[in-house]
Amino acid sequence: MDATVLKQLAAEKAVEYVKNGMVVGLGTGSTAYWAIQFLAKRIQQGLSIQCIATSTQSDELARSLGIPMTNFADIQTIDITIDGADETTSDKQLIKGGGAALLREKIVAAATKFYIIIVDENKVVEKLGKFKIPIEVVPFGYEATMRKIQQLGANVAVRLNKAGKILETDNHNFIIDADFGLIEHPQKLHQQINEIVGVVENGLFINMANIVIVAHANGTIEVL
Ligand code: ABF
Repeated sequence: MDATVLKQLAAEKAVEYVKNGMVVGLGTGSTAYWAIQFLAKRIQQGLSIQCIATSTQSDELARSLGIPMTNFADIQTIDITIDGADETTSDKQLIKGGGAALLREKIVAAATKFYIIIVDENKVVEKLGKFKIPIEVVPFGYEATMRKIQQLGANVAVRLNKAGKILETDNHNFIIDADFGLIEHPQKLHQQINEIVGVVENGLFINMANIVIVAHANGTIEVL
């Protein structure tokens, strides 16, 4: 089955969990894109929700589709967030941040009661780590921060944009992509990375997902 169809299948299943009156977190990436599209359609059919986006890209898309948006000044908690991921294990541990949105994604996830991840089957792995861990760092002294991450045992590179310049996140920080190889103890590594001065947040989402909806190439949907 076409990759887009798989993304749509997972997104459509996730949107079924959204009920009238909810506050909904909108993820970032090409799979979450379809969840935003399906939510917009349900809003046109009468669904009444308010949303918070995990990136300026998703915020602009949602507003262009007429989705009512809110913010953390006006709401206390988020009922459901639907987001993508770069890797997931069968016990729902994640690597996210391929789209450079990991900081806002984790802030939204931390405020969410029921966190839904939507992926196609290619994202399901035995062990995390084939995908490099995106790490958001402050620009000042990023070279020193990068060296500290390297000393933890990773090959590191600062992420560049299409023009070959250092990519800036929505929060005006930089992303270091860190290759630690396959990760034996993700929780421990997550803590070690976040203890490094200059690191804002990293793309290991440990024990955060309530469910992971997997769309399989044969058209079946699996809920982890
Ligand atoms: C986003 O979804 C990012 O954290 C992650 O990198 C991305 C996956 O994108 P896609 O769904 O396009 O594969 O939440």
